[in-house]
Amino acid sequence: MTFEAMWRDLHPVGRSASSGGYNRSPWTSAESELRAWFTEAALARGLELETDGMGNQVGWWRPATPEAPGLPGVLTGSHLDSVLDGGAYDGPLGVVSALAAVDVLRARGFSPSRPIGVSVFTEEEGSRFGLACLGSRLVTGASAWADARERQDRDGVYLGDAVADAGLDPSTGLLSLDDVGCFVELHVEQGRDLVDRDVAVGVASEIWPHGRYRFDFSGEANHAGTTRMEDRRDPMLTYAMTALAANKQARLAGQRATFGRLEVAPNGTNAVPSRVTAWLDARCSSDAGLAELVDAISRQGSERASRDGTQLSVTAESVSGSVVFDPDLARDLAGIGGWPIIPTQAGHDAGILSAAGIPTAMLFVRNPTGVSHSPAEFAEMADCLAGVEALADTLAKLAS
Ligand code: HGY
Ligand code: MN
Ligand code: MN
Repeated sequence: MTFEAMWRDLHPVGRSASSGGYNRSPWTSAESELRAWFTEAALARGLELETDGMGNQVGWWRPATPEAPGLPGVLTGSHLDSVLDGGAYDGPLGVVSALAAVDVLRARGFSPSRPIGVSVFTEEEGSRFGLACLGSRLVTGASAWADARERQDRDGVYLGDAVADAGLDPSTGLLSLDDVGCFVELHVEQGRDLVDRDVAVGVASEIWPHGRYRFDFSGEANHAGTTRMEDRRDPMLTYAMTALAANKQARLAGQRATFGRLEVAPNGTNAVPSRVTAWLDARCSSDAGLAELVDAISRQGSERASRDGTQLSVTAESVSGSVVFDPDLARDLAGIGGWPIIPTQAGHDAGILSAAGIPTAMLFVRNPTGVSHSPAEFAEMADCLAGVEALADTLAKLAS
């Protein structure tokens, strides 16, 4: 089945008729449909498929006659879950391209001397349970199931129950990466570097450190009309000033800060709220910079809270440290096609595997607008196919 045919298969799954965006939260029907699709696509290629207790998957193409049995394998893949109302490419492009690259290698008559695995890690976005790259963190041991299972989604559903409801059982164990010698993730670029360079493919040099922090603002519920302005303890005001401070601090430091998610209680039109919960996504070019930025925003929020008679508490919910990919591997792969080596501010499972000590690389495919985490996310078919060829060349080099 060609890349285009696989892409057509995935197009409608979890797609909103109104926005054209994708809602493929992990352990929901849409993502379960994608897991079934991947299972079928892997088995149709004769890959030796493993689905672990969380729904992480890997399909292995093993050498017919291993010259040196037991050589560590080359793993490639990405994720199928999406952010809320996300784009079509973030994640699935890496999975479909990996399957298509196996097809290309077979069509070329290539036979690997070490195993080639195609993987899918679940809850990469952390959009349901708040921890980025949850699937790969559990597989690498960066996070423990005993802790993770207590996480709740926005509806109060526990992770443990969500996984069980999807027909999975974590007690059956997780994927093992012991036989993985290196990992390559192909991903749509979430930025404009390749566009500005007018090239279709790039190689990642690093992932900026980034984190997600819950800001709990509490005040005093009261009447929107009868309560004088000077008598209020309004958490919405403190939140608003904190959001302004975050934007200013990030601009001054040349970093990134976003409040993209908000919950207000009781969320009434004619009442001063009692509580506002806001989630900050912060990203910086260094670990120290990230700590400084979050500290500065938290400090200014607390100072504002004391002026407003409100309270603020800040809780780190997901932190991903700086990742510098194996420079020799990056240079090696970039040499295949003369591809540029560029940084990214987006987190990826590749970052988790790299942090776990697995030599890791990323290939980026040009995104004409650079827009991501949006229905507008896009990549030209010609660039997607160039990415497949680049991944096939990469796998041929690594698995020879
Ligand atoms: O949020 C991120 O950085 C990634 O897209 N999961
Ligand atoms: Mn992604
Ligand atoms: Mn993403």
